[in-house]
Amino acid sequence: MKKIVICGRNDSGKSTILGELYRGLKSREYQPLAVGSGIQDEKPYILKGIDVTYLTIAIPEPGRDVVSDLERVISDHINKIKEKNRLIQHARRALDELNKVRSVLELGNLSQRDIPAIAALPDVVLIEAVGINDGYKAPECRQLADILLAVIPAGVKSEIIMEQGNILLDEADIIVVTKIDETPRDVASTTIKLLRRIYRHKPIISVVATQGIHLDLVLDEVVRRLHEPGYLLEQGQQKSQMLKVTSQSNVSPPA
Ligand SMILES: Nc1nc2c(ncn2[C@@H]2O[C@H](COP(=O)(O)OP(=O)(O)OP(=O)(O)O)[C@@H](O)[C@H]2O)c(=O)[nH]1
Ligand SMILES: [Mg+2]
Repeated sequence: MKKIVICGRNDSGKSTILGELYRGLKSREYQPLAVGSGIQDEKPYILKGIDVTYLTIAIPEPGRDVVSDLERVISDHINKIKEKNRLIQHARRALDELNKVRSVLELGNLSQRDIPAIAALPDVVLIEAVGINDGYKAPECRQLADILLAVIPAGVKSEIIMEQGNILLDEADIIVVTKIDETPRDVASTTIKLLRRIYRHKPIISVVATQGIHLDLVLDEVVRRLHEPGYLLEQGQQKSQMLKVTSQSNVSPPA
C-alpha cells in the first residue's frame, strides 16, 4: 500500500493539507487511511471530515520521529477494520438465523438496519510526520514514503531553504508552499523563486491550504504518482543514478 508522507516544520500546514488530500483522494475513489502523530491530531482530523474508521494515531517516542513505528500502527489498524468487518458479518448471519426462528414463531422480523455496513479496506496511507524538531532533516521520512510531500510556509526565512542538508526538501517529490494569503507578496515570491531555482525539476505548488486553493494541483501530482506504476520505479532508478554520480564525484581523482 502506497504511503504518502507529509512532512515539514511545526505549524506549516501539514494537517490542513492532509485533510484536503483525504477528501480529494476519496472523491477519486481511493480510501485513504490517515495517520496522525498524537492525540491532539484526532479532533482536528475528525473536524476535517476524516472518518474515524480510517483514522489512527502513531505516537512517537520522545525525540524520535513518528515513522519508525509506523508499519506496525498501519497493520494493527487494518487488522482492526478486518476484525470489525468479521464481527459485522457474524452479526448479520446471527440476525438472519434469529429472524428465521422469529418468523416460525410469527414474531415478525428484526431489522438489519442497526448493523453497520462492512468497511472498505484502505488502499493508500496519508501520514503526517511531526515531531521533527528541525523540520526538513529526517531521512526516515524518505525511507518510509512512496510519495514525499514537503510543506513549507511562504514566509519561511531564505536561510532555512538555503541551509545545507535540508533532506526533506532535497528529497521531496512535491513541495507545497502554504500561507501565501497571509504572507507579504514580495516575501512569498522570493521564497517561491528561490525554491524554483534550487529545485528546478520538482513540482512546487503554492496554495492557500485553509481554503483549498490549488489543492487540486497537489492532488493531481499525488494521483499521477499513485497511478503510474512505472513512475515510482523510474524515480527510484533516477535516485540510485544520482547516488552513484554523487558517490563517484566524491572519489578524488588520481594524483
Ligand atoms: N492563512 C492560512 N493559514 C493556514 C494555511 N495553512 C494552514 N494554515 C493555518 O495554520 C495553522 C497550522 O496549520 P496545521 O495544518 O495545523 O499545521 P501543522 O503543520 O499540521 O501543525 P503541527 O501539526 O502543529 O506541526 C492553522 O491555524 C491553520 O488553519 C494557509 O495556507 N493559509
Ligand atoms: Mg498537524
